[in-house]
Amino acid sequence: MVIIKKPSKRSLYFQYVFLITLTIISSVVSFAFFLSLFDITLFKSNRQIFFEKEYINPAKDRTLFYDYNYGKDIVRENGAIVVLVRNEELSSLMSSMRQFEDRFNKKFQYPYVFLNDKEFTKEFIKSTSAMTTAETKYGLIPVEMWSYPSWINQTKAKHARDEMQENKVIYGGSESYRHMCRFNSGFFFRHPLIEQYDYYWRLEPGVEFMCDIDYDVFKFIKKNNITYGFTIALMEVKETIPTLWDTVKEFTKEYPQYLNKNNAMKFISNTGKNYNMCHFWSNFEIGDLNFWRSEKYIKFFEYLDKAGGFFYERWGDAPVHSIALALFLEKTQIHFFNDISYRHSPFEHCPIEKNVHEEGKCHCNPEKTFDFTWGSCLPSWFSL
Ligand SMILES: Nc1nc2c(ncn2[C@@H]2O[C@H](COP(=O)(O)OP(=O)(O)O)[C@@H](O)[C@H]2O)c(=O)[nH]1
Ligand SMILES: [Mg+2]
Repeated sequence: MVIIKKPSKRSLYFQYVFLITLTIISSVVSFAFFLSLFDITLFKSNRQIFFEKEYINPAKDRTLFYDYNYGKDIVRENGAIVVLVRNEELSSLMSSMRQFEDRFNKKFQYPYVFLNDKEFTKEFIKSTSAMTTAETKYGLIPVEMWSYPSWINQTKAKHARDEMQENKVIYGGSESYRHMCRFNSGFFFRHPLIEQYDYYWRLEPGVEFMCDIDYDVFKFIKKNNITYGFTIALMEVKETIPTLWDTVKEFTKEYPQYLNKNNAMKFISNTGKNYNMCHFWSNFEIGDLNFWRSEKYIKFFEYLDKAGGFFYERWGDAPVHSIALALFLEKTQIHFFNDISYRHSPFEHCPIEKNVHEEGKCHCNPEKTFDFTWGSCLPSWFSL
């Protein structure tokens, strides 16, 4: 005799709950899929929320745009293109300038300030000034902005370089790279040729601009109270900054009054205990020079400089700038320039919005954008 056991009430109940849950989930998934066919999403990503709620879109403010009828009469802001460069980099600088001019500056004619720790050659001056119709200025960097401060033990610095070189740390063995990073961290904004300006755009040799920039970026940042703009955010090589974060923590303990209450600290550290290595890639920067000249930043730089890490380690201007920005500014004062497509090998940012590509405004491949790749800190910027 076969005995068929009647299922208990409890197990029947669980079966019902299971079936109902399964039906709800599959309906929601199918519905979401159906909506996605019409570019409508049920669940929003941090990126979407960022663009809807936080992003200031320059395209929406037509007053910032270049007017081809009145081009010659435009009123510029007090800004300059700042280029720290060596004579030997002339040809790759010419290539940067060509794209920069074509995409942006032939419209707005912002002046260039070229800086060098050595005298610029006649050839350099002739070629670069021929590449633009804007004003060009050439400056030598004063020795005190590009040399060892008195408190640095140069033998110890040399040992540190040799050790880093042996450990194959990028630029670990280079002395000039350290002077460059220290200059960009603490001095470029005080150079006699830069002192008169309020805004700057940092330009390097060998970079590319792959989309038209039809609006005045300096007007945009001024109007929207933006202090700093970036296109790529990524992780620093941790071997270059072993004691940077501890030094920053000592500084903030001593000067807590400089911390902004609504800062973007979460971008660089979850709890404040450790630095997560995220930084804005500073070979591209658009910003307000007065921030770097402010008392809090100068104190910050001097504190770091005294600690010696620019020479005993290999502190880069990118993490130094980024940490200061994240601690001293409100998040809203830092802008992600999504519309500026920029490449500095090996990474590039290319906007993924279809319209700019369909309108022929860009020559980059959105699939190559670094935004969502491993090592990019942009997703964490969106999630703040
Ligand atoms: N005048 C001068 N410029 C330098 C020197 N070293 C680097 N630079 C400039 O500083 C910027 C950063 O240097 P780069 O070699 O591009 O470093 P990377 O971008 O970190 O690979 C570039 O604009 C270089 O032209 C130097 O010794 N003298
Ligand atoms: Mg570079």
